[in-house]
Amino acid sequence: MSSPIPVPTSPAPDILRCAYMELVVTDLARSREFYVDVLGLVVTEEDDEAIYLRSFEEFIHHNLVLRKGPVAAVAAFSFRVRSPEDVDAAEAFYTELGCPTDRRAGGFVKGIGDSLRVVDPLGFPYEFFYETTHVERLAWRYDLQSPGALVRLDHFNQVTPEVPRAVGFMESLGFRVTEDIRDDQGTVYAAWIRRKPTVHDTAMTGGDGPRMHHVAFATHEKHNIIAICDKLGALRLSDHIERGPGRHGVSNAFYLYLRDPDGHRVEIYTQDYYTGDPDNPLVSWDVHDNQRRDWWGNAVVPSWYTDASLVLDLEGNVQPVVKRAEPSELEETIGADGFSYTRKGETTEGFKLGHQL
Ligand code: XXG
Ligand code: FE2
Repeated sequence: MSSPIPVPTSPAPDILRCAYMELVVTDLARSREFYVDVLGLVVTEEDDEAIYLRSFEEFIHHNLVLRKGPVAAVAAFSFRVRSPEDVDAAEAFYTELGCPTDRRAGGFVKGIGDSLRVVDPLGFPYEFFYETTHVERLAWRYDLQSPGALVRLDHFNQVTPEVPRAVGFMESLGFRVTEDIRDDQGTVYAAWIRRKPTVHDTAMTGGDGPRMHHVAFATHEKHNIIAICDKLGALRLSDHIERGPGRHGVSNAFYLYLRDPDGHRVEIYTQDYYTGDPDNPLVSWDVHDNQRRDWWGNAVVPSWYTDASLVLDLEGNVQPVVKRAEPSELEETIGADGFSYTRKGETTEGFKLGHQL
């Protein structure tokens, strides 16, 4: 196990929220069909190299950048900070940690001003910015919204080999833990951490990393998620559905996971709960609780545990992936015989018929 990441003496930047992800895609036209024609994200701006997309309630320039490139990967997990000075604070914070940094007064992408990009101590490409172009908030434009309208960017999810080390670092950056999954031996399999007062802005999922597990957009209500499933069915695109729809145990949100044309995972998510009080209680789930990831006890498909997107460094090279040394949740709960439903003190024998994957 590697040593904890030191806490810098420079104060952490005041992070408001996850703001956008820059995704590298290998076929811009196919990705446009998926994100614009099927999911209905709003195009703020586009050119031959990139498409800038936003959700219906957003007023900053974009929540997702699709950039054409040779290898499907994530170029940036981008966070908005409270003030221009917080970009300086982020620079001092990561410089003290010895992380590679790049500051650009004009921003790295259209619609975003002075920004800092870093490769953080966990190997993820993070961005911090305050300045952005304001665009029309289309919340009231029901004439433009489909039954499956995506209204907000809700969160990111990151795969990392050592969850407690990652969470310790993120706490030094000002994040708070809202929920986690652990066992009685003390292994932590996943943790959800927030700045805005929802269950999370990002989550740390235990696995080979650094990789990106998913980016999640919110709908207003559960029926909007069902409408997305119906549309995918009607278009004979149901192969894009990986998991769900269902109700999460963790977060209590209603969910659906999709895979885009490059395999990047997108979650559609709605109706988690308020977490903004300073004494918001931590919710810890036992890894053997069959309702932790799906409140109705439905099995999680193995690909959801194994697959994730590569991430890039500041030069655009793929970051090497480090194997997780601690037990993985997939092995813990599915095991060699391929059954996902476990109960403490019982063998999987009794569950073979009902819960075969
Ligand atoms: O956003 C999430 C998730 O990280 O995508 C997964 C909330 C809960 C869950 S889980 O599958 O653990 O219920
Ligand atoms: Fe999620």
